[in-house]
Amino acid sequence: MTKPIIIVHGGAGNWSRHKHARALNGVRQAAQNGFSIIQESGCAIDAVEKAIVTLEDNPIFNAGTGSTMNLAGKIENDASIMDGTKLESGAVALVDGIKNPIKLARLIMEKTDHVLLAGKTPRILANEFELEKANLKTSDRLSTWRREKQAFEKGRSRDFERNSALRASGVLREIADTVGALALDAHGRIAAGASTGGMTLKLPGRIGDTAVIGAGVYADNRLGAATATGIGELAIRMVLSKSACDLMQSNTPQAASARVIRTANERVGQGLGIITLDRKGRYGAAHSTQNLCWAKLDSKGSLEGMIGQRIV
Ligand code: SD4
Repeated sequence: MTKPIIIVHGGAGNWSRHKHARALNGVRQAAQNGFSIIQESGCAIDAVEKAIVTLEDNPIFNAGTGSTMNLAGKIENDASIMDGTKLESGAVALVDGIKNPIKLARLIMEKTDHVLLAGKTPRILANEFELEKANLKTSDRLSTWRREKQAFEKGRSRDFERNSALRASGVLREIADTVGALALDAHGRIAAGASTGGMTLKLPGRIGDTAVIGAGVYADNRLGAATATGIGELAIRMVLSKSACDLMQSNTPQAASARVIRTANERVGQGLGIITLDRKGRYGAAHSTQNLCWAKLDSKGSLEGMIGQRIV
């Protein structure tokens, strides 16, 4: 029997001081809810789903309720889940109005022959399986979006250089708050999941790492699990989560986390975070953003914080 553990994150990014307490409460609560599921049903995938639902329902995080908006002012959610026992996975991209996109990702994993769906079918599935609908826009997120859009229109943005060129202007984005969770249960099963509104002012139709298995999420009972946060394009190019899992064959999760972030810095740039968990229940967290909001819980107790190991 292995010792169960859950680790969750609420996003890599700036995390201004006045949000710290609420964000840390949020990740702690998600870890508790997920851990109680491992204790009840004993199943890592259920724990991951529960933790992510808790984070999606908390408007401080950029997932589910409180998701950020694209350049057109619309929400387009990505989410994915992976079961490390048979390497089964499900992902959804570009959905709006579904209260818990992680549940849709799980439906895709369990009820279809596909891994990633976007477009009309996810909505049909959500209706068919009676997933709850919700308006996910919050006034907080709307005012951030308006502020950033204004800066964008004034050409005061540093990011998305090619998009800016397309609009002959700059595009700003807030890279905080995507959510992710990793769990190991007493039977040695490992699971991972993630959910996001993506990056503020992303182009409509843009899909980030959170919907891409191997980049945003990976879980394999033989290796461990990882989930990424930050600039999705960088995570996709680095196949960040799978790379971290491969490194855990011969490194601790902390060393694997630090190494993939350091390599990403060298090869594609800064702006990423990752949490990891191995099959022995050891965990790690690293980031090149200002902060990474995370929490872990096991039978020894909880720990949470705004930083893992910062790799500059
Ligand atoms: C994305 N990786 O869509 C997500 C954004 C994110 O913390 O993680 N923000 O690129």
